[in-house]
Amino acid sequence: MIKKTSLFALIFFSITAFADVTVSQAWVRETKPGQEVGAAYMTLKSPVNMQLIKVESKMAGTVEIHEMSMNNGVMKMRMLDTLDLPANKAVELAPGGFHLMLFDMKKPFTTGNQVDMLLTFKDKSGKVFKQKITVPVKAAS
Ligand SMILES: [Cu+2]
Repeated sequence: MIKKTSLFALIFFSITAFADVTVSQAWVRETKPGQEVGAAYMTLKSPVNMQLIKVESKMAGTVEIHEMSMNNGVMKMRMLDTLDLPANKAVELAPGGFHLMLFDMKKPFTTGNQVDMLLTFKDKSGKVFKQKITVPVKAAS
């Protein structure tokens, strides 16, 4: 029994040690009536090389990682399987660049509400951990 407890403690501490990605300036864009797809933005910073591999939310059926870029004067959007987070580099998800897209929204996103999200990260050794965040809904400025 004592052995079991210490094993749990070890697992707990190793998870905490990896849950290091700093999430800042996170916001979900307020949706207009009839709008079926939402967008979320944030800045991610990890002390070690890391990848964002999955995003989930109870408020949406699917969340995809997207990149918006200009190609010959045309705005293009593509889905990414993963988003690289180089060590100590702030990776910005912002309008016009990387962003998260929320499909099959359960209800409109209105200012003042919050959207829970679960981010899944993977480090270089393949270790995976999840980080829960609560993101406020805001109107685009
Ligand atoms: Cu998109």
